[in-house]
Amino acid sequence: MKKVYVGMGTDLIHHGHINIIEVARELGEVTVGLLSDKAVSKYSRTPFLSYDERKKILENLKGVKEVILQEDLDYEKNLSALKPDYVVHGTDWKTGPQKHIREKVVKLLKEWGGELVEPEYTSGISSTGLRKALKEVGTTPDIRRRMLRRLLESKDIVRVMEAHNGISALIVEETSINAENEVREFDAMWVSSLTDSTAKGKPDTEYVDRTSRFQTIGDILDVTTKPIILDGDTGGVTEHFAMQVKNLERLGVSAVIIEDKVGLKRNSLFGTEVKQELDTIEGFCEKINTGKKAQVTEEFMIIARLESLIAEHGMEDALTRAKAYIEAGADGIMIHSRHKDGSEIMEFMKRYQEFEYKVPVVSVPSSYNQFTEDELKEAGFSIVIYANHLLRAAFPAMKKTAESILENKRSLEADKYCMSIKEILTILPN
Ligand code: SPV
Ligand code: MG
Repeated sequence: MKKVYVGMGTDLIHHGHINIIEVARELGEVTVGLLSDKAVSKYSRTPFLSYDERKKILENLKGVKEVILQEDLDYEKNLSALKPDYVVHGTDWKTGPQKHIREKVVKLLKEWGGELVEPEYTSGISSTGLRKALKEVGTTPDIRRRMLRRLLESKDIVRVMEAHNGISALIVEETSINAENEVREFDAMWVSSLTDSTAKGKPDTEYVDRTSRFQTIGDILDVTTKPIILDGDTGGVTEHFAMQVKNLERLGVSAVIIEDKVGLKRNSLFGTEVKQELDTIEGFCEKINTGKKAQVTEEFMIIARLESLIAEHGMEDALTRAKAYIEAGADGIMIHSRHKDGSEIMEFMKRYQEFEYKVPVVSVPSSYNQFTEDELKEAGFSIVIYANHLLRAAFPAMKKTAESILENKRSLEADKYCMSIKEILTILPN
C-alpha cells in the first residue's frame, strides 16, 4: 500500500473535505495530519470543536487509517517522519497565505520522490461559510464557556475587546483584517462595568446592578459566538458571588474578574483622587474560594484583580496578594495600574516570574498603551483587554453629529460622522 498524507485543520466537515479524502484513499493508505488549535489559530479563528472532537470525526471517515497531530502549519516534521508517497491538498493553497507552505511541501517531497496531488478546490462551500451558518443557528453555552481556556492554550496572547451592548459586541465579533499572513480578529469580549454603566449614563460604582448587567450580557449572547469575560466589580458579598458564578456558568460566560476592593467601588482610573478601600487578604481569599467551590463546570475561570498599585499600597502588597489569591484558587490574576510609563507593571511582571506557581495574567493597558501585544506577551501576560475603546470611540462622533445638526439646522453636514444606513443594516443579523 502507498502512503498518503492529508493535512487538515477543519472542525466543520463538509463535502469539500470528503472530496479530498476520496481522492486520497484511491491512492493508498490515508494518514490525516490534523492541525492543532494553535496551528489553526495562526491563520483562522480557533475551531469550535476541540482537537479531540475533530480527531474523532476524522478517524471515523471511510478510508482514513490514522489521524496524527500536525503541531504547526508547516508540514516538515510529519512529512519527514512519514515520507509519504503522496500528499493530497485542494488547489486553494496555490495562492494566498498558504502558498509558501505548499512550496516547502513540494521541495520536501522531492527528497524521497513523493508526489503532490491537488484535486480541484470544491467551490460553493467553505468553513467560513459554515461558521456563518453556525452562528445563525447559534453556539451553545458549553462551547462558548470553554473557549477561553482553549484560546489560552492555543494563542500567544488572547486579545479581548470591550462590548457594552449588542451592536458593540457585533463589532467585536465581526471585525477582521488580513495582516502578515493571518486573519486578525478579537478573540473574546470584555463586558466592562465602566462602559456598561457609561452607556446607561450612570456612574461606575456598582450602581448598575447585577440584574441590569445580566441583561447586557443577554443582549450580547443573543448576537455573538465569542467568549465573554465579565467585569464582576467587587463580586458583591461573598454569598451573592457564589450564586453569580453559577448564573454566569449557565449562561456560557467563560470568566469573571473580581477586584479586591470594598465599600463604594470607584473606577480604578481615578486612582487615589477618590477613596479606594482594599479588602483584607483573608476576606478576598474567602470570596475567591467560595466562588470556586460554588462552580459547577470545569472550565469557568475566576480571575482575581489586584488594586494595590491603583490604591498606591505598593509593589510588595501587590505581590503578597497575588500569591495569596492564587493559593485561594484564582484561575488567573489581573494586575491593574494607571501609570502611563508602565514601569510598575513591568516590575510586577518581572517579580511574578519568580513565583513557583503561576496562573495566566491579564493586562488592561488603558494607561500604558504604548506597549504592543508582542511586548505584553514578552513581559508574561496571557490576556490583553482593550477595556473601554469602542465606547470612547463612539462618543466624539455622536457629539460632533449633535453639534453639526444644531449648527446647520439639518443633518446633511453630519453625514460624514455617521455610518450609512445601508452599512448599519448589513451588520445586523437578519
Ligand atoms: C472596566 O472596564 O470597567 C474596568 C477597567 O474595570 S478600568 O476602567 O480600567 O478600571
Ligand atoms: Mg470595571
